[in-house]
Amino acid sequence: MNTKTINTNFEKRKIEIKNEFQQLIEKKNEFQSAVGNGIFNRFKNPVLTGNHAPIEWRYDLNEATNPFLMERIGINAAFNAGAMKWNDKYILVARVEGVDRKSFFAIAESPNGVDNFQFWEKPCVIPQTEEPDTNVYDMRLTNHEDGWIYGVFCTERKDPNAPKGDTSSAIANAGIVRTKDLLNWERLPDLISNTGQQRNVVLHPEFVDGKYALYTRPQDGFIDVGNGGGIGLGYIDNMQNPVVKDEQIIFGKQYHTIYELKNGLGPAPIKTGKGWLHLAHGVRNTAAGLRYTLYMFMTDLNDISKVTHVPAGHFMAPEGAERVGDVSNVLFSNGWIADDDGTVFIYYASSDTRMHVAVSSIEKLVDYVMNSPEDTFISAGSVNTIIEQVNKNKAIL
Ligand code: M1P
Repeated sequence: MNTKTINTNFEKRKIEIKNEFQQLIEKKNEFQSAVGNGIFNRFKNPVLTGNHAPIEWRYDLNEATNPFLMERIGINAAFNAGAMKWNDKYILVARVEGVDRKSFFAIAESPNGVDNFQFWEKPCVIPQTEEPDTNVYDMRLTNHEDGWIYGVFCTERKDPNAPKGDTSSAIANAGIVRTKDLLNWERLPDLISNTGQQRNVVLHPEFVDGKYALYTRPQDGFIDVGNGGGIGLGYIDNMQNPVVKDEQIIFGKQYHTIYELKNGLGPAPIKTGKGWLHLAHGVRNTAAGLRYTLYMFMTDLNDISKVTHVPAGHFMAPEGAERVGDVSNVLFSNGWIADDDGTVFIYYASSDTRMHVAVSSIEKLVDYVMNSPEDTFISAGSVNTIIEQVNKNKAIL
């Protein structure tokens, strides 16, 4: 093979890679079904995947050092993204996972919220505390009324007390960063809470009695939730010294519900005229492993510790191709965007692999949460709920 042939192949392959990438980025999205369930509409294509990672992240484009134009740095997945509107663009701060299993944060933006998501040039640089994070993931963004945009995420480190030979025990806690431009991130100290390990910690966007309010999800171990595993609420005087006080479970796990094993908040809540809308994930165990579904609830406008409405069961569950991935049978959401016209873009990940979007509105979600029947916790109660609806329908026919 002479040099000329090699050159031609390199250039040809570069063009092919770029074309394939462009096609993926520019692929138009459309509603999965024109009918839907009346609550939300899913879009057909995932909005962000590992393949959306820029070519420059993955390939050494220098022929001298990469003559076969091999992918040098593999990206395994893009999922569990925080979301916000920024300069009129729909922004996702995704959990990008390399083939080395390390997750990091990277921002992707879209002009319309449903397709054309493109990663910014480089991943986010998150400053370290004295004790470096081994892995970081699942950032919740909060545009707080104090003027900062906060990112609260899970920081994972090896358990220093793990017995010799135990190479998997870890400790999870909430890491905290803040920014004014989404480019420069200031690291604040990690959360200090006395209730065990923490994942799924979310900052409320408003002060409550002059304090920062944090939704927490205490758990006894990294995997084992033990007595924890429900949605807690606590308060912090100062984010530079984030010691959470008065942490109380406001919405716990419950037997024979979709949040029987774990119950964790999704994104920061959306304020509506009727109450705070919450999106959360519930986990239950099955013979096929854990099943993560999304559900919604509402809290009181004037008392955010008071849960006022909870429709029975899941709001969204894995469907079709969403069911399969690195951790199958999982839907997880930590980002949504409410537009000024009331449209709500619900960003959710399926099976720890890719991001999707479903679209609804504040009006519909409030109606869903306030007027859908609540769980009665027994089968006979579910039957009664259906019969009541049938009777009401008969009365109007
Ligand atoms: O694998 C499913 C999810 O597991 C964890 O979430 P939780 O603490 O609620 O069980 C996280 O690792 C999350 O990123 C992941 O999607």
